[in-house]
Amino acid sequence: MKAGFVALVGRPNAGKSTLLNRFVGQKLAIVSDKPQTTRHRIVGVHSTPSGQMVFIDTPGIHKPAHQMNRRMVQAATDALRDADVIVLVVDAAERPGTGDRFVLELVRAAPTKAVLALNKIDCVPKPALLPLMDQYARADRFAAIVPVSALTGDGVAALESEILASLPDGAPLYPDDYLTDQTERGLAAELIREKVLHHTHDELPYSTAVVIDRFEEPGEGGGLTRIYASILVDHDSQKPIVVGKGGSMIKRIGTEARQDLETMLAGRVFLDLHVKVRRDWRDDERILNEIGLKRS
Ligand SMILES: Nc1nc2c(ncn2[C@@H]2O[C@H](COP(=O)(O)OP(=O)(O)OP(=O)(O)O)[C@@H](O)[C@H]2O)c(=O)[nH]1
Ligand SMILES: [Mg+2]
Repeated sequence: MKAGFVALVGRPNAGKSTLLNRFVGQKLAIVSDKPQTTRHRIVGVHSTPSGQMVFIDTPGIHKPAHQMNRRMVQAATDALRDADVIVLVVDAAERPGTGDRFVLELVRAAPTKAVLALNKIDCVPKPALLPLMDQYARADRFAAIVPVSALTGDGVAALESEILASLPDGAPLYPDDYLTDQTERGLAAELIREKVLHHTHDELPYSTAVVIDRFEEPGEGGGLTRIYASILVDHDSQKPIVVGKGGSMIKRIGTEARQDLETMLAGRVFLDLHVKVRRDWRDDERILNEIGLKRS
């Protein structure tokens, strides 16, 4: 049996969280087309007859402009060091740039086995893939280079075999049915934030956070789960955008989030959302701790 920690690292938007969800067969991490979606490490355990892979999804590595972003990047670089295997996830549909070179250097400097996942091959013509594979092969750092599509699942079984081959022998680290370290409360905040990300643009996706103020489980004999949450923005001018004309935006975010929450909790949910201005929350230690961005 193989067992160990597998860090999913890479640039923002490369598809790390989509890949995590694909491996564990469940939505543990929210996904969006905006960069910097994931803000803290997310553990997802995938147990198979051949071994146990403890995946660690990490925030995309980028140039940090706020305390929040410094903690995000720190979470990713810690995972590079702590894992048994690194999976560097690269968006094969994008031309490699300075950000990619920076991340590659971080991986090269890490004392950990590494596998490269060239992701999004569903939107890359095959001939365009070969030069990219060549280029990364020259780095002479990867035990394997595997083209995949986290979206369609293409190549993911091959990637899993390569990860298992690189993991140490050992007994499972978690019980077979253990899935994640995330609480329902934390998952709820993330699902709400996902809807905010889907419906906002420009600076807003980066400057909003979700705090669960109250999470009331249904009483004996079932009933509603009651969730009271705040959407934080960091400027007065942003509040009316998230609220929308006559409250239309917050209503849409609330309806979509509630539907997802009801699926997750397998029961009916009452969701109460408020938009609050918290100036410069991205540099506020207390708020960062509250939304799970602990200093490592
Ligand atoms: N076409 C295609 N799109 C993909 C694939 N994998 C991910 N995506 C899309 O790429 C975008 C980013 O995906 P995420 O999984 O959020 O990327 P991430 O690396 O976790 O991003 P951060 O959390 O911001 O670092 C989303 O719109 C996904 O649907 C893929 O294999 N093919
Ligand atoms: Mg992510």
